[in-house]
Amino acid sequence: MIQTVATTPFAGQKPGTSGLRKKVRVFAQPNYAENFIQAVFDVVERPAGATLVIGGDGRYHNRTVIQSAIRIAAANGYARVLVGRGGILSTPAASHMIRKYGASGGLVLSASHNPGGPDEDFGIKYNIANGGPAPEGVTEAIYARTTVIDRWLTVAAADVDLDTIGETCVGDLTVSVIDPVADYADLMETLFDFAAIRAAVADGLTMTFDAMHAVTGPYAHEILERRLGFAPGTVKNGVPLEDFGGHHPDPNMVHAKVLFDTMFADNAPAFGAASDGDGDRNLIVGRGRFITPSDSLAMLAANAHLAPGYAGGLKGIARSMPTSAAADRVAAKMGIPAFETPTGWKFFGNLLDAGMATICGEESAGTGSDHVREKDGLWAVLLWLNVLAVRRISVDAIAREHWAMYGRNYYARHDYEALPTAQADALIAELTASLPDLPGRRYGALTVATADSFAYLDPVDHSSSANQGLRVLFEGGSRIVFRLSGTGTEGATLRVYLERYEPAEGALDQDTGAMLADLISAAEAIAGITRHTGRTAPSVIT
Ligand code: VG1
Ligand code: CO
Repeated sequence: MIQTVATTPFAGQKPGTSGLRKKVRVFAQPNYAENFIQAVFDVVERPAGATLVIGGDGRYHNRTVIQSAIRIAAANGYARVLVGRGGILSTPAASHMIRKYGASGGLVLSASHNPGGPDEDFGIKYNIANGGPAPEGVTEAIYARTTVIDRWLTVAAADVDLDTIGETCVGDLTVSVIDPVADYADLMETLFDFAAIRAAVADGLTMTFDAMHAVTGPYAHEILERRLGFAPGTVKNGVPLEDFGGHHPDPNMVHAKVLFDTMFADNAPAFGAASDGDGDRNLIVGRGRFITPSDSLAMLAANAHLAPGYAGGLKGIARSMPTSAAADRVAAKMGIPAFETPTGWKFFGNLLDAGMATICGEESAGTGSDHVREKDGLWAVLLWLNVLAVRRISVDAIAREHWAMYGRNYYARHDYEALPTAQADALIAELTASLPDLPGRRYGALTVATADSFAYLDPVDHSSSANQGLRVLFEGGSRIVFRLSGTGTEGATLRVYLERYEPAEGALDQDTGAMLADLISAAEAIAGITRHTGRTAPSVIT
Protein backbone atom coordinates (compact mmCIF):
# COMPACT_ATOMS: atom_id res chain seq x y z
CA MET A 1 0.00 0.00 0.00
CA ILE A 2 1.62 3.23 -1.19
CA GLN A 3 1.75 6.07 1.31
CA THR A 4 2.16 9.73 0.37
CA VAL A 5 4.12 11.81 2.87
CA ALA A 6 3.73 15.59 2.66
CA THR A 7 6.96 17.55 2.71
CA THR A 8 8.46 20.96 1.97
CA PRO A 9 11.67 21.71 0.06
CA PHE A 10 15.08 22.08 1.72
CA ALA A 11 17.38 24.76 0.38
CA GLY A 12 20.72 23.72 -1.06
CA GLN A 13 20.06 20.18 -2.34
CA LYS A 14 22.29 20.93 -5.30
CA PRO A 15 24.64 18.11 -6.31
CA GLY A 16 28.27 19.23 -6.50
CA THR A 17 31.26 17.69 -8.28
CA SER A 18 30.10 14.24 -7.25
CA GLY A 19 26.61 14.12 -5.78
CA LEU A 20 24.97 15.81 -2.82
CA ARG A 21 27.29 15.92 0.19
CA LYS A 22 26.30 17.26 3.59
CA LYS A 23 26.95 16.60 7.24
CA VAL A 24 25.21 13.49 8.62
CA ARG A 25 23.14 15.70 10.91
CA VAL A 26 21.78 17.52 7.85
CA PHE A 27 20.95 14.25 6.08
CA ALA A 28 19.36 12.87 9.26
CA GLN A 29 16.68 15.57 9.41
CA PRO A 30 13.21 14.14 8.75
CA ASN A 31 12.42 14.24 4.99
CA TYR A 32 15.91 15.40 3.95
CA ALA A 33 17.23 12.24 2.28
CA GLU A 34 13.68 11.23 1.31
CA ASN A 35 13.09 14.52 -0.53
CA PHE A 36 16.28 14.12 -2.51
CA ILE A 37 15.69 10.46 -3.42
CA GLN A 38 12.10 11.20 -4.43
CA ALA A 39 13.33 14.13 -6.56
CA VAL A 40 15.71 11.72 -8.31
CA PHE A 41 12.92 9.22 -9.00
CA ASP A 42 10.64 12.04 -10.18
CA VAL A 43 12.99 13.22 -12.92
CA VAL A 44 15.26 10.41 -14.12
CA GLU A 45 14.59 8.11 -17.05
CA ARG A 46 13.33 4.76 -15.80
CA PRO A 47 11.12 2.42 -17.75
CA ALA A 48 8.31 0.58 -16.00
CA GLY A 49 9.65 -2.41 -14.10
CA ALA A 50 13.13 -0.95 -13.87
CA THR A 51 16.01 -2.21 -11.75
CA LEU A 52 17.83 0.08 -9.33
CA VAL A 53 21.27 -0.62 -7.84
CA ILE A 54 21.95 0.71 -4.34
CA GLY A 55 25.49 0.76 -3.09
CA GLY A 56 27.16 2.45 -0.19
CA ASP A 57 30.65 2.86 1.17
CA GLY A 58 29.59 1.61 4.60
CA ARG A 59 29.89 4.93 6.39
CA TYR A 60 27.73 5.98 9.33
CA HIS A 61 24.05 6.47 8.29
CA ASN A 62 24.45 4.15 5.26
CA ARG A 63 22.05 1.48 6.43
CA THR A 64 19.38 3.96 7.50
CA VAL A 65 19.28 5.63 4.10
CA ILE A 66 19.38 2.30 2.23
CA GLN A 67 16.32 1.06 4.12
CA SER A 68 14.34 4.18 3.36
CA ALA A 69 15.54 4.26 -0.28
CA ILE A 70 14.27 0.68 -0.73
CA ARG A 71 10.80 1.65 0.53
CA ILE A 72 10.73 4.78 -1.66
CA ALA A 73 11.83 2.71 -4.68
CA ALA A 74 9.04 0.21 -3.98
CA ALA A 75 6.46 2.99 -3.85
CA ASN A 76 7.79 4.51 -7.07
CA GLY A 77 7.32 1.38 -9.15
CA TYR A 78 10.78 -0.14 -9.38
CA ALA A 79 10.57 -3.88 -9.94
CA ARG A 80 13.95 -4.83 -8.48
CA VAL A 81 16.61 -3.39 -6.23
CA LEU A 82 20.11 -4.86 -6.13
CA VAL A 83 22.02 -4.05 -2.99
CA GLY A 84 25.43 -5.22 -1.82
CA ARG A 85 25.58 -7.36 1.31
CA GLY A 86 25.92 -5.19 4.41
CA GLY A 87 24.83 -2.25 2.25
CA ILE A 88 28.30 -2.19 0.74
CA LEU A 89 29.34 -1.65 -2.87
CA SER A 90 32.39 0.23 -3.99
CA THR A 91 31.57 2.99 -6.46
CA PRO A 92 33.21 1.18 -9.41
CA ALA A 93 31.48 -2.08 -8.40
CA ALA A 94 28.13 -0.24 -8.35
CA SER A 95 28.89 1.10 -11.82
CA HIS A 96 29.66 -2.41 -13.03
CA MET A 97 26.51 -3.78 -11.42
CA ILE A 98 24.31 -1.20 -13.16
CA ARG A 99 25.82 -2.15 -16.52
CA LYS A 100 25.88 -5.89 -15.97
CA TYR A 101 22.29 -6.21 -14.78
CA GLY A 102 20.81 -3.61 -17.14
CA ALA A 103 19.62 -1.36 -14.31
CA SER A 104 18.14 2.00 -15.24
CA GLY A 105 20.46 3.58 -12.67
CA GLY A 106 21.78 3.45 -9.17
CA LEU A 107 22.08 5.34 -5.92
CA VAL A 108 25.66 5.54 -4.68
CA LEU A 109 25.63 6.46 -1.01
CA SER A 110 28.99 7.96 -0.26
CA ALA A 111 30.85 11.10 0.61
CA SER A 112 33.93 9.38 -0.80
CA HIS A 113 37.16 10.78 0.63
CA ASN A 114 35.34 12.91 3.24
CA PRO A 115 35.45 11.64 6.85
CA GLY A 116 32.53 9.61 8.28
CA GLY A 117 30.72 9.36 11.61
CA PRO A 118 27.81 11.08 13.37
CA ASP A 119 29.49 14.51 13.12
CA GLU A 120 31.00 14.00 9.69
CA ASP A 121 29.82 13.62 6.12
CA PHE A 122 27.30 11.68 4.09
CA GLY A 123 26.43 11.79 0.41
CA ILE A 124 24.04 10.57 -2.27
CA LYS A 125 24.87 10.38 -5.95
CA TYR A 126 22.70 9.15 -8.79
CA ASN A 127 24.26 7.15 -11.63
CA ILE A 128 22.50 6.64 -14.95
CA ALA A 129 22.04 3.50 -17.05
CA ASN A 130 25.56 3.61 -18.53
CA GLY A 131 26.83 3.16 -14.96
CA GLY A 132 28.27 6.66 -14.73
CA PRO A 133 27.47 9.71 -12.62
CA ALA A 134 24.45 11.63 -13.88
CA PRO A 135 25.55 14.36 -16.28
CA GLU A 136 24.91 18.00 -15.45
CA GLY A 137 21.60 18.15 -17.32
CA VAL A 138 20.24 15.43 -15.03
CA THR A 139 21.70 16.80 -11.78
CA GLU A 140 20.24 20.20 -12.61
CA ALA A 141 16.81 18.66 -13.18
CA ILE A 142 17.08 16.81 -9.85
CA TYR A 143 18.03 20.03 -8.10
CA ALA A 144 15.16 21.94 -9.72
CA ARG A 145 12.78 19.25 -8.53
CA THR A 146 14.07 19.48 -4.94
CA THR A 147 13.13 23.16 -4.87
CA VAL A 148 9.42 22.46 -5.42
CA ILE A 149 8.93 18.98 -4.00
CA ASP A 150 5.82 18.61 -1.85
CA ARG A 151 5.52 14.85 -1.25
CA TRP A 152 7.44 11.64 -1.24
CA LEU A 153 6.14 8.12 -1.64
CA THR A 154 6.82 5.11 0.52
CA VAL A 155 5.39 1.77 1.55
CA ALA A 156 4.81 0.39 5.03
CA ALA A 157 7.35 -2.41 5.21
CA ALA A 158 9.88 -3.76 7.65
CA ASP A 159 13.60 -3.25 7.15
CA VAL A 160 15.26 -5.69 4.78
CA ASP A 161 17.96 -8.00 6.19
CA LEU A 162 20.97 -6.55 4.40
CA ASP A 163 23.41 -9.08 5.82
CA THR A 164 22.06 -12.23 4.23
CA ILE A 165 22.41 -12.98 0.52
CA GLY A 166 18.98 -13.65 -0.95
CA GLU A 167 15.72 -12.09 -2.03
CA THR A 168 12.99 -10.29 -0.08
CA CYS A 169 9.75 -8.72 -1.25
CA VAL A 170 8.91 -5.17 -0.27
CA GLY A 171 5.45 -4.57 -1.68
CA ASP A 172 5.76 -5.44 -5.37
CA LEU A 173 9.52 -4.84 -5.32
CA THR A 174 12.06 -7.65 -5.13
CA VAL A 175 15.18 -6.77 -3.19
CA SER A 176 18.22 -8.92 -3.99
CA VAL A 177 21.08 -8.78 -1.52
CA ILE A 178 24.14 -9.80 -3.52
CA ASP A 179 27.81 -10.53 -2.95
CA PRO A 180 29.40 -7.12 -3.47
CA VAL A 181 32.79 -8.51 -4.49
CA ALA A 182 32.38 -11.49 -6.85
CA ASP A 183 31.15 -9.77 -10.04
CA TYR A 184 33.74 -7.03 -9.71
CA ALA A 185 36.61 -9.43 -9.09
CA ASP A 186 35.53 -11.49 -12.11
CA LEU A 187 35.54 -8.36 -14.27
CA MET A 188 39.10 -7.60 -13.17
CA GLU A 189 40.16 -11.11 -14.21
CA THR A 190 38.95 -10.40 -17.75
CA LEU A 191 41.09 -7.24 -18.00
CA PHE A 192 44.36 -8.24 -16.38
CA ASP A 193 46.81 -11.11 -16.64
CA PHE A 194 46.26 -12.64 -13.21
CA ALA A 195 48.55 -15.60 -14.08
CA ALA A 196 51.45 -13.25 -14.86
CA ILE A 197 50.90 -11.35 -11.61
CA ARG A 198 50.67 -14.60 -9.65
CA ALA A 199 53.95 -15.72 -11.23
CA ALA A 200 55.62 -12.44 -10.28
CA VAL A 201 54.33 -12.82 -6.72
CA ALA A 202 55.76 -16.33 -6.60
CA ASP A 203 59.07 -14.83 -7.77
CA GLY A 204 59.05 -12.36 -4.90
CA LEU A 205 56.93 -9.34 -5.94
CA THR A 206 55.69 -7.80 -2.70
CA MET A 207 53.16 -5.10 -1.98
CA THR A 208 51.20 -3.35 0.73
CA PHE A 209 47.67 -2.01 0.29
CA ASP A 210 45.96 0.40 2.69
CA ALA A 211 42.18 0.05 2.48
CA MET A 212 41.83 2.86 5.07
CA HIS A 213 38.99 1.00 6.84
CA ALA A 214 36.88 1.91 3.84
CA VAL A 215 35.01 -0.01 1.18
CA THR A 216 37.90 -1.66 -0.69
CA GLY A 217 38.93 -3.95 2.19
CA PRO A 218 36.79 -6.95 1.14
CA TYR A 219 37.67 -6.43 -2.54
CA ALA A 220 41.39 -6.18 -1.85
CA HIS A 221 41.42 -9.28 0.40
CA GLU A 222 39.69 -11.29 -2.30
CA ILE A 223 41.66 -10.04 -5.30
CA LEU A 224 45.13 -9.36 -3.92
CA GLU A 225 45.45 -12.05 -1.26
CA ARG A 226 43.12 -14.81 -2.41
CA ARG A 227 43.19 -14.58 -6.22
CA LEU A 228 46.70 -13.18 -6.76
CA GLY A 229 48.52 -14.87 -3.91
CA PHE A 230 50.00 -11.89 -2.09
CA ALA A 231 50.78 -12.82 1.52
CA PRO A 232 47.98 -12.57 4.07
CA GLY A 233 48.44 -9.21 5.78
CA THR A 234 49.22 -7.45 2.49
CA VAL A 235 45.91 -5.62 2.92
CA LYS A 236 46.02 -3.22 5.87
CA ASN A 237 42.97 -1.67 7.55
CA GLY A 238 40.82 -4.07 5.53
CA VAL A 239 37.68 -4.00 7.67
CA PRO A 240 35.22 -1.27 6.61
CA LEU A 241 34.28 0.90 9.62
CA GLU A 242 31.48 3.44 9.87
CA ASP A 243 33.95 6.15 10.85
CA PHE A 244 36.95 4.82 8.89
CA GLY A 245 38.72 4.39 12.23
CA GLY A 246 38.45 8.14 12.83
CA HIS A 247 40.63 9.03 9.83
CA HIS A 248 39.97 10.72 6.49
CA PRO A 249 39.69 7.93 3.92
CA ASP A 250 41.63 10.11 1.49
CA PRO A 251 44.64 8.38 -0.04
CA ASN A 252 47.27 11.09 -0.11
CA MET A 253 50.58 11.89 1.53
CA VAL A 254 48.84 13.31 4.59
CA HIS A 255 46.15 10.76 5.33
CA ALA A 256 48.04 7.67 4.11
CA LYS A 257 51.23 8.67 5.88
CA VAL A 258 51.86 5.18 7.27
CA LEU A 259 51.91 3.82 3.71
CA PHE A 260 54.39 6.51 2.70
CA ASP A 261 56.62 5.76 5.65
CA THR A 262 56.50 2.05 4.79
CA MET A 263 57.38 2.68 1.16
CA PHE A 264 60.29 4.96 1.96
CA ALA A 265 61.78 2.64 4.64
CA ASP A 266 64.79 0.36 3.99
CA ASN A 267 62.82 -2.86 3.79
CA ALA A 268 59.92 -1.45 1.73
CA PRO A 269 57.89 -3.79 -0.46
CA ALA A 270 58.15 -3.25 -4.22
CA PHE A 271 54.74 -1.63 -4.53
CA GLY A 272 52.37 0.30 -2.28
CA ALA A 273 48.83 1.50 -2.89
CA ALA A 274 45.73 2.81 -1.15
CA SER A 275 42.16 3.64 -2.03
CA ASP A 276 39.53 6.02 -0.66
CA GLY A 277 36.18 5.81 1.14
CA ASP A 278 34.21 4.49 -1.83
CA GLY A 279 37.03 2.74 -3.68
CA ASP A 280 37.25 4.92 -6.77
CA ARG A 281 40.59 6.60 -6.02
CA ASN A 282 44.07 5.15 -6.01
CA LEU A 283 47.40 6.17 -4.57
CA ILE A 284 50.50 4.63 -6.09
CA VAL A 285 53.88 4.55 -4.33
CA GLY A 286 56.80 2.44 -5.46
CA ARG A 287 59.73 1.58 -3.20
CA GLY A 288 61.18 5.05 -2.55
CA ARG A 289 59.16 6.64 -5.37
CA PHE A 290 55.82 8.46 -5.17
CA ILE A 291 53.96 8.56 -8.46
CA THR A 292 51.72 11.61 -8.79
CA PRO A 293 48.24 10.70 -10.02
CA SER A 294 48.82 12.74 -13.19
CA ASP A 295 52.01 10.79 -13.89
CA SER A 296 50.29 7.52 -13.04
CA LEU A 297 47.67 8.24 -15.70
CA ALA A 298 50.38 8.90 -18.28
CA MET A 299 52.50 5.89 -17.29
CA LEU A 300 49.52 3.54 -17.25
CA ALA A 301 48.40 4.78 -20.66
CA ALA A 302 51.89 4.27 -22.05
CA ASN A 303 52.03 0.68 -20.72
CA ALA A 304 48.37 -0.39 -20.89
CA HIS A 305 48.91 -2.59 -23.96
CA LEU A 306 50.72 -5.03 -21.65
CA ALA A 307 47.38 -5.94 -20.05
CA PRO A 308 45.07 -8.25 -22.02
CA GLY A 309 42.10 -5.87 -21.72
CA TYR A 310 44.04 -3.12 -23.53
CA ALA A 311 46.24 -5.20 -25.85
CA GLY A 312 44.42 -3.72 -28.84
CA GLY A 313 45.60 -0.20 -27.94
CA LEU A 314 43.78 2.88 -26.72
CA LYS A 315 41.23 4.95 -28.63
CA GLY A 316 41.97 8.15 -26.76
CA ILE A 317 43.02 9.52 -23.38
CA ALA A 318 40.96 11.99 -21.37
CA ARG A 319 41.99 14.01 -18.34
CA SER A 320 40.35 16.67 -16.23
CA MET A 321 41.62 20.18 -16.87
CA PRO A 322 43.66 20.57 -13.64
CA THR A 323 45.38 17.20 -14.28
CA SER A 324 48.89 17.64 -15.65
CA ALA A 325 49.50 17.43 -19.38
CA ALA A 326 51.74 14.36 -18.99
CA ALA A 327 49.05 12.12 -20.49
CA ASP A 328 48.68 14.43 -23.51
CA ARG A 329 52.29 13.69 -24.46
CA VAL A 330 51.59 9.98 -24.41
CA ALA A 331 48.50 10.46 -26.57
CA ALA A 332 50.48 12.60 -29.03
CA LYS A 333 53.16 9.93 -29.35
CA MET A 334 50.52 7.24 -29.90
CA GLY A 335 48.73 9.40 -32.42
CA ILE A 336 45.43 9.21 -30.54
CA PRO A 337 43.24 12.08 -29.33
CA ALA A 338 43.67 13.72 -25.90
CA PHE A 339 40.63 15.30 -24.24
CA GLU A 340 40.52 17.95 -21.49
CA THR A 341 37.31 17.97 -19.46
CA PRO A 342 36.11 19.82 -16.35
CA THR A 343 36.77 18.29 -12.92
CA GLY A 344 34.49 15.37 -12.03
CA TRP A 345 34.06 11.92 -13.56
CA LYS A 346 30.63 12.75 -15.00
CA PHE A 347 32.35 14.59 -17.84
CA PHE A 348 34.10 11.43 -19.09
CA GLY A 349 30.90 9.43 -19.59
CA ASN A 350 30.06 10.67 -23.08
CA LEU A 351 33.63 10.19 -24.35
CA LEU A 352 33.68 6.63 -23.02
CA ASP A 353 30.21 5.80 -24.36
CA ALA A 354 31.14 7.18 -27.79
CA GLY A 355 34.32 5.10 -27.92
CA MET A 356 36.44 8.25 -28.16
CA ALA A 357 38.51 7.60 -25.02
CA THR A 358 39.64 4.36 -23.38
CA ILE A 359 41.55 5.64 -20.33
CA CYS A 360 40.67 8.68 -18.20
CA GLY A 361 42.18 10.29 -15.15
CA GLU A 362 42.14 13.12 -12.66
CA GLU A 363 44.93 14.66 -10.60
CA SER A 364 42.90 13.85 -7.48
CA ALA A 365 43.97 10.20 -7.63
CA GLY A 366 41.25 8.98 -9.96
CA THR A 367 42.04 6.74 -12.90
CA GLY A 368 39.82 4.42 -14.88
CA SER A 369 38.81 3.07 -18.25
CA ASP A 370 35.85 2.11 -20.38
CA HIS A 371 35.32 -1.11 -18.34
CA VAL A 372 32.93 0.88 -16.09
CA ARG A 373 31.85 4.52 -15.98
CA GLU A 374 33.49 5.51 -12.70
CA LYS A 375 37.07 5.94 -11.69
CA ASP A 376 38.35 2.72 -10.20
CA GLY A 377 40.97 2.47 -7.47
CA LEU A 378 41.70 -1.27 -7.58
CA TRP A 379 41.66 -1.24 -11.38
CA ALA A 380 44.60 1.19 -11.34
CA VAL A 381 46.40 -0.94 -8.75
CA LEU A 382 45.91 -4.06 -10.88
CA LEU A 383 47.05 -2.35 -14.08
CA TRP A 384 50.22 -1.26 -12.29
CA LEU A 385 50.72 -4.82 -11.02
CA ASN A 386 50.15 -6.22 -14.51
CA VAL A 387 52.77 -3.83 -15.91
CA LEU A 388 55.24 -4.66 -13.13
CA ALA A 389 54.66 -8.40 -13.63
CA VAL A 390 55.39 -8.17 -17.35
CA ARG A 391 58.19 -5.63 -17.27
CA ARG A 392 59.93 -6.98 -14.16
CA ILE A 393 61.44 -3.58 -13.37
CA SER A 394 60.76 -1.30 -10.42
CA VAL A 395 58.17 1.47 -10.21
CA ASP A 396 61.07 3.92 -9.96
CA ALA A 397 62.60 2.53 -13.17
CA ILE A 398 59.28 2.88 -14.99
CA ALA A 399 59.03 6.50 -13.85
CA ARG A 400 62.58 7.36 -14.89
CA GLU A 401 62.15 5.69 -18.25
CA HIS A 402 58.91 7.59 -18.81
CA TRP A 403 60.39 10.99 -17.99
CA ALA A 404 63.46 10.28 -20.12
CA MET A 405 61.13 9.75 -23.06
CA TYR A 406 58.42 12.38 -22.50
CA GLY A 407 59.92 14.87 -20.07
CA ARG A 408 58.47 15.40 -16.60
CA ASN A 409 55.49 17.46 -15.46
CA TYR A 410 56.39 18.45 -11.89
CA TYR A 411 53.07 18.81 -10.15
CA ALA A 412 51.44 19.64 -6.81
CA ARG A 413 48.05 20.70 -5.52
CA HIS A 414 47.76 23.10 -2.59
CA ASP A 415 44.42 23.01 -0.77
CA TYR A 416 43.21 25.76 1.56
CA GLU A 417 40.37 24.08 3.44
CA ALA A 418 37.43 25.40 5.44
CA LEU A 419 37.77 29.01 4.32
CA PRO A 420 34.91 31.40 5.02
CA THR A 421 32.87 31.24 1.81
CA ALA A 422 32.82 35.03 1.42
CA GLN A 423 36.63 35.18 1.42
CA ALA A 424 36.96 32.43 -1.16
CA ASP A 425 34.32 34.00 -3.38
CA ALA A 426 36.02 37.40 -3.15
CA LEU A 427 39.36 35.87 -4.15
CA ILE A 428 37.84 34.14 -7.18
CA ALA A 429 35.85 37.22 -8.21
CA GLU A 430 38.88 39.48 -8.03
CA LEU A 431 41.06 36.99 -9.88
CA THR A 432 38.42 36.48 -12.57
CA ALA A 433 38.23 40.23 -13.13
CA SER A 434 42.02 40.45 -13.44
CA LEU A 435 42.42 37.66 -16.01
CA PRO A 436 42.39 39.93 -19.09
CA ASP A 437 45.28 41.98 -17.64
CA LEU A 438 47.55 39.01 -16.90
CA PRO A 439 49.00 38.09 -20.31
CA GLY A 440 52.49 39.56 -20.66
CA ARG A 441 52.95 40.06 -16.90
CA ARG A 442 56.18 38.69 -15.43
CA TYR A 443 56.57 36.91 -12.12
CA GLY A 444 60.29 36.25 -11.62
CA ALA A 445 61.36 34.18 -14.59
CA LEU A 446 57.74 33.37 -15.50
CA THR A 447 55.79 35.28 -18.13
CA VAL A 448 52.03 34.82 -18.45
CA ALA A 449 51.06 33.64 -21.93
CA THR A 450 47.28 33.37 -21.51
CA ALA A 451 44.73 33.41 -18.70
CA ASP A 452 41.10 32.36 -18.82
CA SER A 453 38.16 30.75 -17.10
CA PHE A 454 37.89 27.20 -18.40
CA ALA A 455 34.72 26.33 -20.30
CA TYR A 456 33.99 22.93 -21.84
CA LEU A 457 32.00 22.05 -24.89
CA ASP A 458 31.15 18.35 -24.84
CA PRO A 459 32.11 16.99 -28.28
CA VAL A 460 29.40 14.31 -28.10
CA ASP A 461 26.20 16.00 -26.91
CA HIS A 462 27.40 19.60 -27.41
CA SER A 463 26.40 20.63 -23.90
CA SER A 464 28.55 23.39 -22.45
CA SER A 465 29.86 23.98 -18.94
CA ALA A 466 31.34 27.36 -18.01
CA ASN A 467 33.34 28.53 -14.97
CA GLN A 468 35.23 25.28 -14.47
CA GLY A 469 38.40 26.80 -13.02
CA LEU A 470 40.72 29.76 -13.63
CA ARG A 471 43.83 29.00 -15.66
CA VAL A 472 47.02 31.00 -15.83
CA LEU A 473 49.33 29.57 -18.48
CA PHE A 474 52.95 30.64 -18.70
CA GLU A 475 55.34 30.64 -21.59
CA GLY A 476 57.20 27.31 -21.68
CA GLY A 477 54.27 25.16 -20.49
CA SER A 478 54.06 25.93 -16.76
CA ARG A 479 50.62 26.57 -15.36
CA ILE A 480 48.60 27.52 -12.29
CA VAL A 481 44.93 26.63 -11.94
CA PHE A 482 42.63 28.00 -9.25
CA ARG A 483 39.23 26.53 -8.44
CA LEU A 484 36.85 26.00 -5.54
CA SER A 485 36.03 22.48 -4.45
CA GLY A 486 32.58 21.12 -5.11
CA THR A 487 32.73 18.25 -2.63
CA GLY A 488 33.36 19.94 0.72
CA THR A 489 30.73 20.36 3.43
CA GLU A 490 32.31 23.13 5.50
CA GLY A 491 32.91 26.62 4.15
CA ALA A 492 34.95 26.69 0.94
CA THR A 493 38.09 24.90 -0.15
CA LEU A 494 40.42 26.66 -2.56
CA ARG A 495 42.49 24.35 -4.72
CA VAL A 496 45.64 25.71 -6.36
CA TYR A 497 47.15 23.37 -8.95
CA LEU A 498 50.79 23.95 -9.90
CA GLU A 499 52.52 22.42 -12.88
CA ARG A 500 55.93 22.87 -14.45
CA TYR A 501 57.11 21.03 -17.51
CA GLU A 502 60.72 19.97 -17.74
CA PRO A 503 61.73 18.51 -21.11
CA ALA A 504 63.43 15.12 -21.45
CA GLU A 505 66.87 16.69 -21.62
CA GLY A 506 66.16 18.85 -18.52
CA ALA A 507 66.36 18.26 -14.75
CA LEU A 508 64.26 15.14 -14.27
CA ASP A 509 65.07 14.06 -10.72
CA GLN A 510 64.62 17.18 -8.62
CA ASP A 511 62.55 17.89 -5.54
CA THR A 512 59.01 18.83 -6.57
CA GLY A 513 58.68 21.65 -4.01
CA ALA A 514 61.90 23.24 -5.19
CA MET A 515 60.94 22.94 -8.84
CA LEU A 516 57.58 24.60 -8.14
CA ALA A 517 58.87 27.39 -5.86
CA ASP A 518 58.59 30.10 -8.56
CA LEU A 519 55.03 29.05 -9.35
CA ILE A 520 54.08 29.06 -5.66
CA SER A 521 55.20 32.68 -5.31
CA ALA A 522 53.51 33.59 -8.58
CA ALA A 523 50.24 32.06 -7.32
CA GLU A 524 50.39 34.30 -4.25
CA ALA A 525 51.21 37.38 -6.31
CA ILE A 526 48.45 36.67 -8.82
CA ALA A 527 45.64 35.66 -6.45
CA GLY A 528 46.52 37.30 -3.10
CA ILE A 529 45.75 34.14 -1.15
CA THR A 530 47.16 35.47 2.13
CA ARG A 531 45.58 38.89 1.65
CA HIS A 532 42.13 37.34 1.12
CA THR A 533 42.28 34.49 3.60
CA GLY A 534 44.95 35.25 6.15
CA ARG A 535 46.43 31.83 5.41
CA THR A 536 50.18 31.70 4.90
CA ALA A 537 50.34 28.02 3.98
CA PRO A 538 48.00 25.43 2.49
CA SER A 539 46.15 22.98 4.77
CA VAL A 540 47.12 20.03 2.59
CA ILE A 541 49.68 19.55 -0.17
CA THR A 542 49.21 16.59 -2.47
C1 VG1 B 1 37.26 16.36 -5.92
C2 VG1 B 1 38.35 16.16 -6.95
C3 VG1 B 1 37.75 15.67 -8.25
C4 VG1 B 1 36.93 14.39 -8.00
C5 VG1 B 1 35.91 14.65 -6.92
C6 VG1 B 1 35.16 13.39 -6.53
O1 VG1 B 1 36.37 17.34 -6.35
O2 VG1 B 1 39.06 17.34 -7.15
O3 VG1 B 1 38.78 15.44 -9.19
O4 VG1 B 1 36.29 13.98 -9.18
O5 VG1 B 1 36.54 15.14 -5.74
O6 VG1 B 1 36.04 12.40 -6.10
P1 VG1 B 1 36.42 18.87 -5.82
O7 VG1 B 1 35.27 19.55 -6.46
O8 VG1 B 1 36.37 18.80 -4.34
O9 VG1 B 1 37.74 19.39 -6.28
V1 VG1 B 1 35.52 11.28 -4.96
O10 VG1 B 1 36.68 10.13 -4.82
O11 VG1 B 1 35.03 12.26 -3.80
O12 VG1 B 1 34.08 10.59 -5.61
CO1 CO C 1 35.89 8.47 -4.06
